[in-house]
Amino acid sequence: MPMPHRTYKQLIDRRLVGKDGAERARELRAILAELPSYKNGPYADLRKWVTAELESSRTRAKVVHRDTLAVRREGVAQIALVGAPNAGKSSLLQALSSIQIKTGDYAFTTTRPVPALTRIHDVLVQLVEIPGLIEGAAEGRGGGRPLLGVLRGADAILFCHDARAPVANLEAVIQEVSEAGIERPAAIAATKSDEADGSALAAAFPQLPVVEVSVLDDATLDRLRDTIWQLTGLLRVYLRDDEDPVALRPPVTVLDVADSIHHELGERCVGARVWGPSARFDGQRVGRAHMLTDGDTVEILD
Ligand SMILES: Nc1nc2c(ncn2[C@@H]2O[C@H](COP(=O)(O)OP(=O)(O)OP(=O)(O)O)[C@@H](O)[C@H]2O)c(=O)[nH]1
Ligand SMILES: [Mg+2]
Repeated sequence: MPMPHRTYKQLIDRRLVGKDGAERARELRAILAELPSYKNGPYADLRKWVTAELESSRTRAKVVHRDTLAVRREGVAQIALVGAPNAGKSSLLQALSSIQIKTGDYAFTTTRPVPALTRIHDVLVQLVEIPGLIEGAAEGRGGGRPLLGVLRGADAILFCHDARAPVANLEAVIQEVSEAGIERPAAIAATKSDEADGSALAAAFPQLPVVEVSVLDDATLDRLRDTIWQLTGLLRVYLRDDEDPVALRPPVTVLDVADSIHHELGERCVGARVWGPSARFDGQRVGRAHMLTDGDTVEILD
């Protein structure tokens, strides 16, 4: 039995005291090698934390020469909020998470990428506000080039557009992103829907999902959460004895879930009992190759 993860975390903290730069990175690598390799649960979180620390100590070393705007990844996916200045990005960030951020009725209130963790459908997703992209960003106008760099690190893009503004503004932003060669799953948030009708956007961008949203209307925020969840492309599977689901990239079998918890469990797994959308009846007994669906609950059998 490994020691409780809290004790382990304290131990790690102690080992890192006074260490920085290469020395800190070396210590972190040593810790990583010693950590129990559970793929889920508190130890997996600890592993993620150590990996992120290691990653950021690497980034810090490079940071001087490169992109000073780098955003440290957290959560199962990173979704970038992109749009013209004043589109309402910070307001959405604030409405969806618990961060406090300056919003304002003027352009470029936000000048650096701002990350915020939010729980969507029981899973932590990272949203990142990219400061107002303006035409010419790909050529470096408006300090756009490093911002596009941040965007490149994201898994998906939520384009934010003030529903009262001309559609051409959003076209320019989307064009800019595409000219930078960035292709990601994307959707459009037609913001400030309490003041305007965003339906014209759906007609203008038939290839992208459009969700009308107002920070003053919780129902629209819920719809936006659904859209963001779709953008992650992930599938949630709940475990019978755990509140938090695992989030995996489809297709997902019973074996994938067992393996994500622990490789040994993956090896021992002979099947599962399933509740939810992929089960024909509650508690159905299935084999390890059974395909799971978003929202299923499983009890792994070994
Ligand atoms: N009526 C209404 N106003 C909103 C809504 N969302 C944002 N606003 C207003 O729009 C203005 C701009 O909002 P921000 O959230 O700062 O916009 P932003 O895209 O982060 O702007 P920059 O950081 O400057 O690029 C503020 O005055 C907000 O109060 C909304 O849903 N309804
Ligand atoms: Mg802002």
